[in-house]
Amino acid sequence: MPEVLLIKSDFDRFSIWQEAFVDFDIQLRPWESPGQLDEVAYTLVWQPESGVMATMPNLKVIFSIGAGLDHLKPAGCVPEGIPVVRMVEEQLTAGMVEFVLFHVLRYHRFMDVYERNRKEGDWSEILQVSAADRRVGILGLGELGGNAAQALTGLGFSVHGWSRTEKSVPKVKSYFGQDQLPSFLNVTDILVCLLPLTDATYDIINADTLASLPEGAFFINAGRGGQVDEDALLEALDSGRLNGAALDVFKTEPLPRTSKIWDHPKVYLTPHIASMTTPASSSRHVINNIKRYRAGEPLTHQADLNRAY
Ligand code: OXD
Repeated sequence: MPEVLLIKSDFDRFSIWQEAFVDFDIQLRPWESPGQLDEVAYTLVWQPESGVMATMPNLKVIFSIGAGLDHLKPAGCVPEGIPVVRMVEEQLTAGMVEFVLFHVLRYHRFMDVYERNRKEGDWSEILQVSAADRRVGILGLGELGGNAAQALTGLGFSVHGWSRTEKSVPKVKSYFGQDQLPSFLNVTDILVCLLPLTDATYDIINADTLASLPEGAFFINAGRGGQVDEDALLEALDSGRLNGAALDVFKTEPLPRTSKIWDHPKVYLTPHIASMTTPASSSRHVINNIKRYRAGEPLTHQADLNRAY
């Protein structure tokens, strides 16, 4: 019986995945044509429908195509006892670091203001601020947040991070736990959210947390839309508590056309593209783990779905 890896991806063509696995002894099939379900040994998925993987009697490991795991959390999505591996791959990390650097630099160098001024024919110059005087706070210091923090310190920014437990990233002050969240926010000029979505992080950006930021701060969200109370965010933008927000993720995606966020002048909006998994490099992570599974070795980056990371 062939060992099948079943793939469910939103935007890559199946042939690209086939190319990425061409030298590995596994049969790839697209989600829409799974063939015999007892041949499916592994799945590599984004937002699989609940209940479907439970119909695969010989399923051994589930690989998430995305870094986040919330898409696997709906009840009945992951069958009991099947290990889940999250996506950790260099291109996904590199893409996220680029996204964060782009937006931090855009705010840091007042490009948002110059974009607005241009429309008014306004030639005003704004005094430059040194990176060391710009305090960037990163919510979530895992694989993505930790790498973004390091890239920012490399550019001379003053960087601090907040996470559930204490983290150690060179030159980055670590705040941790609910108690330290307000102190972290108090010293954050540019807030970057790269948290996983869990019960504890749902609506973590709300009227209270936004009020803990210095007046005129900026917010960059490449975590999850579920982490933001969108009404509170709009209010903070209108009151000036926030000077701008770069939003890549939303509670409902695609963002409904009726949302005020679309046309808000202080919002830079992108359609959940901060970073994407690349078949060529992510296949190495999947192949390595399938080899480990076959050899009876522990998987790398096995996830704890209760924590969603
Ligand atoms: C991810 C994402 O989880 O694209 O990787 O949001």
